[in-house]
Amino acid sequence: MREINVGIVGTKFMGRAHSNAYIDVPHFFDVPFKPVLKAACGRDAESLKAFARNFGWQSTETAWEKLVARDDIDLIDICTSNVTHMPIAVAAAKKGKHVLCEKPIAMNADEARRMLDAAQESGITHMVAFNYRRAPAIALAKQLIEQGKIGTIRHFNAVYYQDWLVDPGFPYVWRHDVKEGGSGAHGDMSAHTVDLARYLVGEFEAVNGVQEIFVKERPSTDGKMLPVTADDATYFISRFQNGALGSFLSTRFATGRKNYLRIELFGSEGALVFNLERMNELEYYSRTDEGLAQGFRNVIVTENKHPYINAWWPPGHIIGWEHTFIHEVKDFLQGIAEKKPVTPDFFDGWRCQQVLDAVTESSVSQKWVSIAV
Ligand code: SOE
Repeated sequence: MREINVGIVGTKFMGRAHSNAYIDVPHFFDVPFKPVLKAACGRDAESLKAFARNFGWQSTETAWEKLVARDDIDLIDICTSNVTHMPIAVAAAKKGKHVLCEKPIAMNADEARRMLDAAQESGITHMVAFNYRRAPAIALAKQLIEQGKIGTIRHFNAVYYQDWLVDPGFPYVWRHDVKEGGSGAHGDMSAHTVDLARYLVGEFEAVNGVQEIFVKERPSTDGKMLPVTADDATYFISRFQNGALGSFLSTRFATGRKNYLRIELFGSEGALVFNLERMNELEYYSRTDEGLAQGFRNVIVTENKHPYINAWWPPGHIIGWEHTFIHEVKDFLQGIAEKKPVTPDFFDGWRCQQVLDAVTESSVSQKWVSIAV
């Protein structure tokens, strides 16, 4: 089998999820390349060494510039904090390397546009890691929508709840700094729900939002109080170009909820509901069902005919969160081999970022903001 040499930047949560995906993908899917874990890059030499040892990365670099400059790397995978996405991606694209970038794609839409331009100029394959598109239940929802099963979509409602900031003593991390992340809960979590909305409903027309920082200062590891500059929670409503309406809430203050991402779509012919904490299931209601038993049915998305599932276990043997990344890498490798665009790509990352930026702008101006066409 042909090989593709991967260089990863970032060794934490996402670095681990992506490493696992490169290792597992050729064991389960018929992929065109076997990923070779060539080099890992991180700022802290000690944790970098442990990360490389754990996952079998063959070499290490402590500066991303060096990683990107290496001739023995074909694909750069960006799992760093948001402020570094654009410079790494643009440098990698200029060197002709394929790029898989974590979400949100960038700090703002201007940066995202630069990434898209650089990727298009160099002709590389590019992708943004909106992994929830690759949950089989979401991919099935997309198929059902395309088959007209729920008709004209009227409503898309999304909540993304986490609670790791409820404790005011929770220490300050980079995600609290708008200069490092671009935004807080919004960029981290609304990025996913906005992407799912674009995927399942279509392009946004306008948004109106409100953002809040509930805890204004947090203790650093040395006990100093540092100002929080990134939102703890963001609400917004939206109009879509096709006439649908949307509502979105992303918060890290949803006491008791750990990673609760729920979307609801109501259409003229039916409805769909997905909840990440029950990710192997898709709720479906059809107006064409008849009789007293009409109601929401719970489809267990583990049949061989369901998206991605054939590669895994027999029906009813559920898969987990990490599989979404394996599916993503599988599609990315296929796109590279076939020289075909893969979605969500940097165009999708840029369009998503335009929506995120417009919500932030609207929460300041307290007015509706249109999304540039
Ligand atoms: C943290 O809020 C986080 O890990 C996000 O960064 C991920 O994208 C999301 O999938 C889970 O929560």
